[in-house]
This record gives sequence, C-alpha cells and structure tokens, in this order.
Amino acid sequence: MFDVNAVRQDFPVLQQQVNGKPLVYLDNSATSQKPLPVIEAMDTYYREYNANVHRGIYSISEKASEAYEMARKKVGRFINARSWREVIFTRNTTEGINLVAYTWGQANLKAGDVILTSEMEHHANIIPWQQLAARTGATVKYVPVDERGYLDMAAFDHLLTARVKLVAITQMSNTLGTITPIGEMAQKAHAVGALVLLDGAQAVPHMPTDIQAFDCDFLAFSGHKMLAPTGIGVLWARKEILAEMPPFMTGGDMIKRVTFEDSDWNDLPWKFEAGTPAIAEAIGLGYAVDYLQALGMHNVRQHEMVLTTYALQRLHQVEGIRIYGPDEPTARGGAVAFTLGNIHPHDVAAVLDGEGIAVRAGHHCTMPLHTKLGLQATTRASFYIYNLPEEVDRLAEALDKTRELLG
Ligand code: C6P
Repeated sequence: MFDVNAVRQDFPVLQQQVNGKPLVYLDNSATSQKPLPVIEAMDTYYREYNANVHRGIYSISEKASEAYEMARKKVGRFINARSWREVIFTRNTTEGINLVAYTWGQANLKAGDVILTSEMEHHANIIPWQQLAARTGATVKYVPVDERGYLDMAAFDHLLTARVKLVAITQMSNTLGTITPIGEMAQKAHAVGALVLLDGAQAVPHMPTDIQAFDCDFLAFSGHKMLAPTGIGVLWARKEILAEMPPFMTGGDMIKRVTFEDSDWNDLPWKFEAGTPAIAEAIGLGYAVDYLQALGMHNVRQHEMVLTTYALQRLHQVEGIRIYGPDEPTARGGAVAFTLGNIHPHDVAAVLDGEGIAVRAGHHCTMPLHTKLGLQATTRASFYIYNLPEEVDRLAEALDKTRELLG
C-alpha cells in the first residue's frame, strides 16, 4: 500500500484553504487533480521542445513526436493492449464513443438491429447510440438496474438476442458506483455475434485494466479523470476492427496520399487522428500513467475500497441520509451519491463548499437513471488516491451541520 500523505504532497491544489478550511476534494468522478510530475512534464514540453508532431525535420519536433508516441506506448502497456497501434488519442470518453458510433456504427448497423446498453449509463453512452439509431433505423434497448443498484442480469440474458450488434456498457457507474460484470457480459455478447464497447471513464482510473482479459472490442476513457490534463482521452479497439473502420475526422496527418480526386488513409492509429493533436496533454497522460503504475493499480483499488467501506459506514450515521448504489464495497467504486432528507442537493453542496468540501450536485449526466429513481438530483462524493478517512469524517460532520441548518 502507498503512503497517502506522501501522495498528497505531489498535488499542489490540495495544499490550500477554501472558505477558511483545508480543501477536501471529493469530486474525483468529475475530474481528478494533477500531480507535479504531470504538470512539470507539460511545462517542460512548452519551455523546451514545443513543436508540432509528425511533421518537422528538426530536432525539437522530432523530440515532440517521440514524446507523443512514447505516451501512446505507455498507455498501451497500462491497459495491456496487444499493440500501441490500437491506442487512438481522442479528447475524452465522449469523443471515443462518438467515434465508434459514427464510423463502425454507421458502417455496420441497419434497421432492425439493436444496440444494448443500460439504465445506469452516462449520457455519453446513451445519446450517440440514440442518434445512430435515428440514422440507421436500429433500436436502443436498456438493461434495467434493480433497487440495490445492480444490473438485472436475467433481463440482460433476455434482451441479448441475435439482433443485438453492440453491447455498450459502463464498467463502473458514475452515480451508483456499481461495477459491471463485464467478463460475463462480453462472453455472452460475443456468443450472439455482438461486439462489446466498454465505457471505462470511471473504471480505468480506479482499478487495473487488462483489455485482453476483458475480451472486449472497444474501450473509451478520459485522461482528466486519471491525473492527466483535460483534452486528452483514449479509444482502444482491436486492430482488425480498426483496420476495417472508416475514419471519423478527415484532414491533415490521417492520410498517406491525397489527390484532387481522392485520398488514402494513414496507418493505424494515425488514420483516426486528424489535425494537430493535443501534444502536451498526451505527454501529460503518459506521466499520469507512470504515476499510477508506480502506486500500483491494485493498490489504488484497495485504497478506494477501504475508503469507500469507511464512507458507507460513516455516512449511514448521518440522520436522514439515503445512499444509492450497492452496499458491498467489492461491488462498487468510490462514487457515493446520496440525498439528505428533502434538502435540495444543490443546497447540500453549497453548505459543504462553505466547509471547504467540494462535491458534485445534480444529475451527474445520468438523467434517465435519476428519473427512474424518482429523483431530479443527488449529491455525490467521489474518492481518489489522495483522499483520507479524516476527509470522510469532515464530510459526515458537515452533513450533520447541513441537516441542522436546512433540515
Ligand atoms: N462523468 C462526472 O462527473 P468525458 O466528459 O468525455 O471526459 O467523460 C464522459 C463520461 C462518460 N462515462 C462516464 C461513466 C462518466 O462518468 C463520464 C464523465 C463526469 O460523473 C462528468 S459528467
């Protein structure tokens, strides 16, 4: 296990007071904070070798290209990809999912086909499929979530017919925290000939990722939730699938040959990276991956499981609280959404902010799930590598205070 207090020293943003109290940052599902090695790597790029990639025949451009491609290799190793050519840099999870919907989806789906997703998806894993369905005549179906926050696997089996061409599922819910049984789902999906897309936005930052073991076909995730900057994300897909997929964006860098009549596409992965990429951000992502790997992803998961166990137990002592998602810490990640009596979640978040505690309040981009739960909004605390049990105590005490003030 790593030393959380030592880790905290690497995060400048955590060394401050907010509203006169030490900042307790509990909005990690929205975005994580950034450690010094990531900040410094980007600073060094801009100070010492800022240049475009894959273009310049001069030293600092070659250095930038090497650093950019090195980041890709680091990410490939981090998720255990067979080849770095399967790692496509995007802006974020949303772009990765849209890329699949507009390219693979557009080329392979037709009227009568089904895209199977779930009721606990983020909008990023719902709307691109609704739009694809509208363009192709396919249908989107949703695996229900039961009252304990688990996917209804009997319903999944029932919905998984030969018409299903894609199972697009989150690995971990950003609202309920639920971890999806992706191994079982992928095996069953492949048995009916469907491909599997994993929304790894919440899982990849928080637990070990081995895409070869997962046996999925697409995995999308965001750098900014795993210590890296905003503006950089990853789409991983099998080489055979990527080779067949048409490009998403077209323009510079993604071509081999262009004439006034037509064009040929570049090799993988550059075929999917049109235009000047987010160079500093990709380099930052490479350093973020180094940082997480030095901690060990099993340790990251272990730390969050211990903290979430404590949080569930401690928060249940707050009068009037209702926590959503599985009770078992092994079945969930560290996103803990709750309501506090009839107090509006925005008011809860505002009182917590006064105590220096940053949480998210709202629908967390899971509006259909909130509607199903009969809610408009929840307050959500979410943990990461630098959070401490003392911060859970501060949250619980501040919630007691909120209830006294507004309850
Ligand atoms: N969830 C949250 O506060 P982007 O915005 O593209 O980096 O990630 C989208 C996304 C996709 N799937 C899941 C499961 C997610 O949680 C998110 C982002 C943030 O919960 C911001 S809405």
